[in-house]
Amino acid sequence: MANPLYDRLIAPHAGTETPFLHLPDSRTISYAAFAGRTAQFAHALAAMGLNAGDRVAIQAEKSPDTLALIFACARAGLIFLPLNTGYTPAEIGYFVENSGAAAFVCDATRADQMRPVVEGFGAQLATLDPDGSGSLQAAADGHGTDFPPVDRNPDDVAAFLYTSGTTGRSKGAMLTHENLLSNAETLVDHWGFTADDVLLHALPIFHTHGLFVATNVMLLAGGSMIFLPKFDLDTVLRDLPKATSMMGVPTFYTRLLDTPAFTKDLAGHMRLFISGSAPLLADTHRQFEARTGHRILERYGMTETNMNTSNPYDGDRRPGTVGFPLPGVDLKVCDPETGETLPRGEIGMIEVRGPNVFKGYWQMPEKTAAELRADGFFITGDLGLQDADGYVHIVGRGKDLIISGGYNIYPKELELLLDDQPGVAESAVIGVPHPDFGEGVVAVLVPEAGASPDLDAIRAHLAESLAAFKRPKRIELIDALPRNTMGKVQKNILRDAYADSFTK
Ligand code: MCA
Ligand code: AMP
Repeated sequence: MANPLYDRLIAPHAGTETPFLHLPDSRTISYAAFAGRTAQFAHALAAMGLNAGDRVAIQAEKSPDTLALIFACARAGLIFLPLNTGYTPAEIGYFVENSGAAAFVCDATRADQMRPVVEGFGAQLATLDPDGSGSLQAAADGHGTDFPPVDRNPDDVAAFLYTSGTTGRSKGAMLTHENLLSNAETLVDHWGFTADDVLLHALPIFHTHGLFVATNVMLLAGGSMIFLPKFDLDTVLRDLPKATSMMGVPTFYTRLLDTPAFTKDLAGHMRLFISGSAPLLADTHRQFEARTGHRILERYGMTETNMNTSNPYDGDRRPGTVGFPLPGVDLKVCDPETGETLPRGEIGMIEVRGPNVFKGYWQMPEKTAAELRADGFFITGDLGLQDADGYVHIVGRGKDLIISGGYNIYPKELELLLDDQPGVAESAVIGVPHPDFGEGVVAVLVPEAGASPDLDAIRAHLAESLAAFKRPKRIELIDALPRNTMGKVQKNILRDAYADSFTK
């Protein structure tokens, strides 16, 4: 009998009272208690009639129970889909329908608006709340703290993580036990994590960064996490002295640097600061070193591939680069048109292959074939180069994607909604420099002849349809969109025109 994620991440410490989670209210959850909770949730899920391979969609606030539920799914052989807590019912409906989820778990406050949507697609609804009062928690409380893990092969899918695309339709990236485990093993080794580490965890747990990079690494290393509900500057400053390491998106680091209270004294004892999910400006890297003496370790990954490259732990962490391909990862830079490998130093499409690369998109064989080559290389959509010393530089994106505070926003999804608004002839959505989020969303609308679109009504419509982080922070009107001779919208011209939209 085997269940790779359970066997490697949960079972080894299941009998120990070693701390796993330190909570803001000073409570600590031990490894034994956490493992027991995964068993209780696994029983509760089984009692709902769920069977191995069924999908469980989870849109619950970050809490120890939410984390335990995710690992309960792995233990019970179920596939979990962690979903952004900001998603609207319209967005959730798509994920539940597309995945064919058998169950949907959310906070009680959301249950009434979500129930008709998810039950309409045949999913059972259960609730989970940070205070422990959810229906799934009540069911779990009545079960024992042991549950025989359901047999899984390394190649069996453990999670679907939804990632949008240039067509505006989200795709469920299927990640196997082996994908997740092999990457966590590589990272523990590469970054030197041990049972002595205390990771300050302020990321959400519905994305690769906070869930698979941070949590899986700490479970494997046997260390503990200061488990904060979100990134709150005062709490982070308060808890940093108790941590040895932190993982964050660049916004975490720029917010810390904007605070005089973030001093060398506060950060000096730390072993490691890691950044990823979006480009860390070389200037931020340098300012951080000047303030704290620490060189942030920047790495590069994707939902479909987990982590691909990393700056060295021992060695030169170079600002503006994402370091070297991780052990076991093949990386090449190719001509985007022909797929031919380019000579070292030239800019092209980054492709990666390794045990970390996903199995494909759920029920989308054409999209899988378009991005995952038969020889196993995944076409990342990121443009970059590998320099003479082997460091990888990401210089741009071949995909139309905005990354704002570490969240991905696909312009097409917004443009499809905006084009349908009364008085709007067409639209273009762009990302421009934003002092806090790195990039901020600007929507540029072309009114229909003689029309004056009602911007408040448009904002209200977007608020119903889209999570807050995706909504444009500015809406601009323009007579016509700039186009090239082929008729393609020249977003670079728009990005230049609106470049100063958010500058301080
Ligand atoms: C919040 N808002 C945002 C964002 N976050 N708008 C754009 N981009 C965002 N990232 C909106 C809120 O809805 C609110 O809107 C307004 O901005 C102010 O929110 P604020 O309170 O300042 O934000 P916050 O709660 O402090 O959140 C900012 C944050 C958060 C801490 C940077 O966004 C965050 O935790 N980001 C991390 C994302 C992440 O984990 N990415 C990893 C993806 P309103 O006023 O209208 O309500 S995994 C990945 O990318 C790959 C695989 C990898 O390599 O890791
Ligand atoms: P996603 O998998 O959808 O969360 O987003 C992955 C994308 O984030 C990658 O394809 C890159 O474009 C971007 N990304 C992640 N880490 C970095 C980094 N360190 N530097 C630049 N871009 C990054």
